[in-house]
Amino acid sequence: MRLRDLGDDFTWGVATAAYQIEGSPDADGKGPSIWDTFTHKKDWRGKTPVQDGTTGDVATDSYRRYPQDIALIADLGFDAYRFSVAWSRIQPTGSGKVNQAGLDYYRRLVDTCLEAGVEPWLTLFHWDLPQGLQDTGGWTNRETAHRFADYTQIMAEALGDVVQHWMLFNEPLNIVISGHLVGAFAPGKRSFPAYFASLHHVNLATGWGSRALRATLPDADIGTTQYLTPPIGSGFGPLADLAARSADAVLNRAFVEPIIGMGYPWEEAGILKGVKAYMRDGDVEEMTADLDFLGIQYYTRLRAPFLPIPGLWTVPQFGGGGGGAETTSLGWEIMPEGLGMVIDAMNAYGKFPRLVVTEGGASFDDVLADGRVHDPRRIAYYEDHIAQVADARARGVPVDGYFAWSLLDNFEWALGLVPRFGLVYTDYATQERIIKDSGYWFAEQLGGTARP
Ligand code: IFM
Repeated sequence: MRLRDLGDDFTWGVATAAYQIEGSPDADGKGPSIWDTFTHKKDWRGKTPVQDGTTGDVATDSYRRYPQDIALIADLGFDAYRFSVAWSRIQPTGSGKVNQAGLDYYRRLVDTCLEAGVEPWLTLFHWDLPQGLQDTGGWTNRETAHRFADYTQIMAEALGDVVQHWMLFNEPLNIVISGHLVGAFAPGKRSFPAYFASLHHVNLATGWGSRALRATLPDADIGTTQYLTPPIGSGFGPLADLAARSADAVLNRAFVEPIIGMGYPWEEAGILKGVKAYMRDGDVEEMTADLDFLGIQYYTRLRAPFLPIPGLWTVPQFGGGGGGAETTSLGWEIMPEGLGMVIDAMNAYGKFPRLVVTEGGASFDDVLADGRVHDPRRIAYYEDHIAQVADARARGVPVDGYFAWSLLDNFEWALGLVPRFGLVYTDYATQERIIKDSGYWFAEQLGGTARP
């Protein structure tokens, strides 16, 4: 299969996120985000919540090196760059006064993309909530959803003339479950009330944010992204079936169905009834978002043993996945057909005009030797997953884009700098970028100029 055979209307892109690459945590008036706070927090043994003790203070230094990164994207032959905006660069405390220097930075970044012939795809929220909003409850406070709609409008007014493609949220599942129930991600909460409240308020913010965007930019291409996993239970017979259905409800449906007007699937997972305490009359309509596309983010399948809290122990960050199949360096099971399954499941709702795979990729133990990184397993991962997208298109599913995660190795949240997901190797000591074989593979396929 040649990638360009998927057609001229198919977008090939790479993705990153602000906290994972930018560094410069207080440059040009930026305020602190919850990830700045979280990565610096120490317990009584002096350990931080990040496995290797690193932070995003420098990361890949892309706040300063973005021209070089965008030139790389163009050389690799990609059509589009999906990046996220750090809200606390725009509103240092998350509300009120706008920091013009922050807006200017992202305008420069977008202009650089456009000059390089790379389409900017902008994500408004990739987990780095301004600390000022966390201080008043963060996503457990309904007000934060209103502040998100305000911020969305600020961005639409500031960049709507140059950005056509917008995404509201990156993977609410990780904000809500990893951040508010399991506590492994910022803000590090571990409570059921925090889980239910944040779930509902992020869903509300998706509805409100989509309408703020549409009101300001009626012709924009508006989407949001979800971490999705095929509903496969482990165990036998009816128990496996029950496990699969309840995990599907908690991990997938609770995030997808509210934003398409279906409310919460509490008939499949009674635990979700906890959300009711935070709902007000009319919220089912308020959460319903005005979207042109759904961004599908697929990495692995999550195994779902039937537990009192369905799905909880299956999140890959906590050792889910695996089970004998081939895995990535993080132990995440490689299961390409799962991508086809989630694409079909999202298409079956009949509510999303288009689907875009806004993330997919794999971490392997890459080694830099003599200036090269040979990563044949990553190339195979992409070939197998992209084949699923091609099959879905052949079945008539309107999926029209694929974004590789990630342009370059970067700060992988609670796992720090050890996992390497990039098509480009980052030498953290020098910040040198070295294109891996997988990057050259994309360049050759997509008509980019980069060659070994
Ligand atoms: O690095 C993350 C990204 O921020 C969100 N999706 C999953 C990626 C790999 O874990």
